[in-house]
Amino acid sequence: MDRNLALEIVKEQLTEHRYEHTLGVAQTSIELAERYDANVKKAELAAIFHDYAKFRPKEEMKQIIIEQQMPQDLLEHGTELWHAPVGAYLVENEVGITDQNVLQAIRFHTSGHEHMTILDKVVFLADYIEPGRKFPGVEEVRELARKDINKAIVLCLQNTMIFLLKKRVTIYPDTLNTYNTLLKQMKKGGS
Ligand code: DGI
Ligand code: FE
Ligand code: FE
Repeated sequence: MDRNLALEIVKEQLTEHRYEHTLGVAQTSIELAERYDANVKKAELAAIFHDYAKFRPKEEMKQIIIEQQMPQDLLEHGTELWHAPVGAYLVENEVGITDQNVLQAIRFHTSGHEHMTILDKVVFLADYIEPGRKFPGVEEVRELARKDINKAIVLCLQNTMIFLLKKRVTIYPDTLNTYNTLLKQMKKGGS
């Protein structure tokens, strides 16, 4: 799909602030895809649509999770997690994107996943470090992102989990599994 059409479609789903964030994620995804040899066009498309479902009513998202037989444990964790898998579903069924690589990058963009492709990693990291983000510690993640995408994602997950622990909310198993898997792979690889 042409980028201008994609942006036009997603703009209608988002607030001005979230649309600006989306533009930042798209630009950062292009840069990371070039650096780490992911498909640049797919990275841009997944980034444009990654938060497509962000403002859907919780009831609608809950129904989709149940009816589409998505992992039901999503319902026991924070509602913030829902827009990622529901977004992948809606982008396929409302927008007509069928590329499974793109849909998976959208699906995994909030929690990560044990088995992430380089495309998934690019979009996940871009969402965290795009220029509009002001999280404490984000600059350190931006620096790591220039050298080692796995190390950057581990730090990003570390920050997110500390944030969740401080808020005393549950950590979704995929979030923890992503962290554990990347750390184990990095140890094997000697870094
Ligand atoms: O949609 P964005 O704000 O751009 O970013 P995102 O899709 O990464 O969502 C971030 C939110 O998701 C933030 O409020 C923290 C929450 N989140 C991420 N991982 C987990 C989580 N919430 C819970 N309860 N458990 C998680 O593992
Ligand atoms: Fe999101
Ligand atoms: Fe986002």
